[in-house]
Amino acid sequence: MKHVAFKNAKFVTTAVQTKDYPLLKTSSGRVMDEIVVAGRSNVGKSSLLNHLFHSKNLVKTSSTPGKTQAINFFTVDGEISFADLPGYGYAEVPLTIRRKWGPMVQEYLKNRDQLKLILFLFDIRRLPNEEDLEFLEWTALHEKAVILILTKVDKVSTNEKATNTKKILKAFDTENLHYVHYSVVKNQGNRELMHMLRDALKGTEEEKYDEDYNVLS
Ligand SMILES: Nc1nc2c(ncn2[C@@H]2O[C@H](COP(=O)(O)OP(=O)(O)OP(=O)(O)O)[C@@H](O)[C@H]2O)c(=O)[nH]1
Ligand SMILES: [Mg+2]
Repeated sequence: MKHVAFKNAKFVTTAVQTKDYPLLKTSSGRVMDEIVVAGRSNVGKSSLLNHLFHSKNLVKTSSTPGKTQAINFFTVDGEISFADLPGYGYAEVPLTIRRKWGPMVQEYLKNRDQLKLILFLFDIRRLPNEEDLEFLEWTALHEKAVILILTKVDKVSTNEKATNTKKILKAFDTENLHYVHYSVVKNQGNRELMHMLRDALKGTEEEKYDEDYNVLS
């Protein structure tokens, strides 16, 4: 992660089932660490990825919720990969597709060993409901690191931002959840998030170093 400048993001493939996930490796043959973005439909997952990638439309966004309906994979600088999950909770997505969401996401969380970090996006103007709490429980089951990203902060006043944040954290009932305020529109939160990503992935690089060392000795 320390070498990743986020200069060259590429779309790799779309998949629903585990057998179709891409196996992505760096030029030195190491399996890339993966970061996933998850959250309610229309919360801004695809927009966040475009913002991180400095691209306007590598990731498809839409003002109509339910745009992303399978898992999209991307690589950045040939070093790390990202997965963009479809959003849950949008009633107008056809029922047949909504029924597939739960198993698809659970399967991904369970089987994707290289997944190192979950970016869980949540709209600062809302309060968590059953589905949101359930999603956070799934991530806890799989013991993956989570960063809560409170999105669209340009839509609230400074006061609302503070009070809403308190309420949201209280509702999620996880005081030690790392979180960051984000606005794609106002370009806020990017530096802080980058630091958090680097921190979160540092540990995994050290583990890898130990593994390499063991192999060599
Ligand atoms: N004001 C504001 N709007 C945003 C921000 N981020 C995203 N949006 C808007 O929110 C809408 C949904 O954005 P997407 O990135 O497509 O949301 P998504 O979570 O990928 O949605 P699905 O693919 O349906 O799950 C679009 O109209 C975006 O322009 C933000 O920081 N501020
Ligand atoms: Mg999307």
